[in-house]
Amino acid sequence: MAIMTLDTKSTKPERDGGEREREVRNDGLLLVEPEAKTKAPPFFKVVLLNDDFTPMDFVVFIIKDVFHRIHEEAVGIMLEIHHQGAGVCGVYTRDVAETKVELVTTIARRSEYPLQCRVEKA
Ligand code: TYC
Repeated sequence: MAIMTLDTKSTKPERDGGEREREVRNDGLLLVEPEAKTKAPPFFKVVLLNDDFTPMDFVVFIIKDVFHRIHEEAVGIMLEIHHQGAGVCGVYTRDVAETKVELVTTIARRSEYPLQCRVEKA
């Protein structure tokens, strides 16, 4: 037990299910291990933008291949982008989202399409 907080004998139920290590000292004080301070990581949306040149079939292929969507979903997302100007293809942690943007951009440029892809805070 490396770090401990001093606590009095609390009757409050613990949020972590009472798994924290505790020890009653000789002088009657109760030492309770601090709660682990874990936090869910932030999430980021990967957004595709519409343009007038990238073929619809190519966008559907990208959404299936990079974002692992089934055909019907990919068509729906592509049409949303086509009509609304932009659409979310997936939500990921920062590194995964940035890697997806790189992948989309690399594949699109290899085929000489101007498809734009960006990351937005979820
Ligand atoms: N607007 C394009 C077309 O008519 C299709 C398209 C859809 C392009 C989605 C980009 O992210 C995009 N060929």
